[in-house]
Amino acid sequence: MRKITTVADAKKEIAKLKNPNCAEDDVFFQAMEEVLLSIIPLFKSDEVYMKSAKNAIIKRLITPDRVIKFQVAWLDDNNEVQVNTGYRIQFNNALGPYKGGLRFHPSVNEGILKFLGFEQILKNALTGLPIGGGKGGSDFDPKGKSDFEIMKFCTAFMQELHKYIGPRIDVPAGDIGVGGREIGYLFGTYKRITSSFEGVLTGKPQFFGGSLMRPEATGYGVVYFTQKMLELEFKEDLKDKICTVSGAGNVAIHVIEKLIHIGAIPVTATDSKGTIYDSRGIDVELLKRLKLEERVSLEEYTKIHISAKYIPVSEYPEDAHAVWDIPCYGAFPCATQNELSVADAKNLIKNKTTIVAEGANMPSTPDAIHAMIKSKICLAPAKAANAGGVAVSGFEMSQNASMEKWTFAEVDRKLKETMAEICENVASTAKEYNLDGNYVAGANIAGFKRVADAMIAEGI
Ligand code: NDP
Ligand code: 2IT
Repeated sequence: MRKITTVADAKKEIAKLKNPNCAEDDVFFQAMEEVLLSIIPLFKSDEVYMKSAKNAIIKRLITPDRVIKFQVAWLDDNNEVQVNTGYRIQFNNALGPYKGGLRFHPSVNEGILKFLGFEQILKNALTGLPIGGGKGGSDFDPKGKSDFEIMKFCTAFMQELHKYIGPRIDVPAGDIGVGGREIGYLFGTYKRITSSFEGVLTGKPQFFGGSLMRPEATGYGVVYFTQKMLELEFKEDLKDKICTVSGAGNVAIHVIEKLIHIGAIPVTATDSKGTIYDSRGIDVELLKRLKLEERVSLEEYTKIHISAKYIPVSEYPEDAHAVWDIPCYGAFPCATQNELSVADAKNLIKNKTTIVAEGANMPSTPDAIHAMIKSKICLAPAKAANAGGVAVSGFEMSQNASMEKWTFAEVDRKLKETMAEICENVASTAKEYNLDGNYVAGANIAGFKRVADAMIAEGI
């Protein structure tokens, strides 16, 4: 790979790597392109990184160390054999054991997991903790499956995965479709196969090694990051501010909960079928019951709160989403990748939104990011804003290794400190490269530098 010093160089190199017949990889190239374009100032100004062409840092960073792909055969409740594909992408362990979630969703393929694994390397670097980057999962769809089927799938998945993971090797956790229930079944299977009770997964239920606050960590962390960013940029806060949130899973629910704690007014939640708009503020306890316990559609919310409005996905134009057209001070995309399009960004700009904080991984399309930055919306990028989840996973690894149990207050304090440190580091890095206020570039440069420094020091 040649030296990259201009946007044109970076685009040329990325184009060379692309396989035009592999649409699956589009999201991976999207994530990679954003990072490579952001770090150009680093190559221009810094001797060490200029020489990174010699070290092949970029080529090594965008190539996973290992892509593990396996068959998962399991018995459904009718005693019929079902077959899914399982994956673990061990992307980069320059800073520590591979670390990142498992996603169970029918859309899962190698390209999606490569994008998530690549993002995870830089996110984990930003936490300052000794953790590398990885991601895994399966095209298994947990929706509509019985508890027993979930258990049988998790058992079959771990029968293969256990060969490749370990507390000092690779430590998976949750992501879409994988929460405490699934991590419990995966952990139980690992323990039975290896006879070893060890911190090989994070996000475990709290009565056998899980950290207090891990379920809340990603969502609470997003809000802590947003508070710090608002303080640094405008000396403002979120009190009494209207906020819109997408998603109705782990991240969205805990963003909503923390927003309520600090006196903000979150008015929306969404799932794959539609949007709830409750102008009096979302009833988070009801949301938890519907989505975490009963696992039903959001539409059920309006049976309890009849004044809330339900907007099915089909009622909105294809390239825009109802949730981003509701006037707000802060918008929190917390569902999935590319859920905030350029049409949505234009609506946010039209409605004079001040801040967009990404809870999901890569929720905004490149055009949307460009439009928001150009219009001076404060954009808190996912790899910095949602790093609280993996940070508390890191705290869980520490607790497991030392056989300690930290209190909720202790974990919360450390999480708050970590999010503030990430925010300050990202802001000052952006400033250092004359990109004041551009947190997207600041996060990419700061994360890249930490990983690249380790890779250079470790040699090949
Ligand atoms: P959950 O499975 O708990 O919730 C996902 C939510 O997003 C559900 O409401 C789901 O709707 C909705 N959703 C999923 N896919 C789509 C889609 N294609 N279109 C519309 N809605 C969709 O996952 P999490 O809350 O854990 O994860 C949400 C995001 O946050 C993901 O991007 C994940 O990678 C990221 N993240 C998660 C972390 C964690 O600790 N869990 C840490 C950092 C980032 P429905 O119920 O209808 O399926
Ligand atoms: O995207 C993410 O950071 C996660 N899904 C959490 C990863 C982890 O190891 O806790």
